Amino acid sequence: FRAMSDEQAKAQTATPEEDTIFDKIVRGDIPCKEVYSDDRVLAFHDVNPTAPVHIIVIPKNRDGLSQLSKAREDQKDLLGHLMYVAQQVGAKECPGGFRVVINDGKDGAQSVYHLHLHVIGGRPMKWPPG
Ligand code: IU
Repeated sequence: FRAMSDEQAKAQTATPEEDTIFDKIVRGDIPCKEVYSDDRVLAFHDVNPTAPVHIIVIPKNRDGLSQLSKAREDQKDLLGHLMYVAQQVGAKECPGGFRVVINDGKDGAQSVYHLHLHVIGGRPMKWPPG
């Protein structure tokens, strides 16, 4: 028996894309303040809210959807469902209106590489965003 190097050991278990914090939330390894859940989508309060209401909407199965610009044609129905859930959550939590944001990539200021919609509201929003 020869001990595997760290790199070899990692290669045995690595998935095509590393787990993100949102995978851990979906699995329940990390708790969240849940707002909505169904078989495909989870919505929860952002831990660092930028407004009185700040909800994150994610697909439960990332399936390569690390960011919007990686979306495949067969994921169009899921993308529609994510936006529909954002609308349901936004209309309920922010009757005066709300904003839906998807940050994509470096210039989009994306920090978690598991597609997510921000539903932000509870105060008047400014435009343009920074
Ligand atoms: P971004 O679009 O990738 O920048 O957004 C990531 C969001 O995820 C951001 O608003 C964080 O506050 C939020 N978040 C969270 O809700 N819980 C976490 O454990 C982590 C980030 I890390």
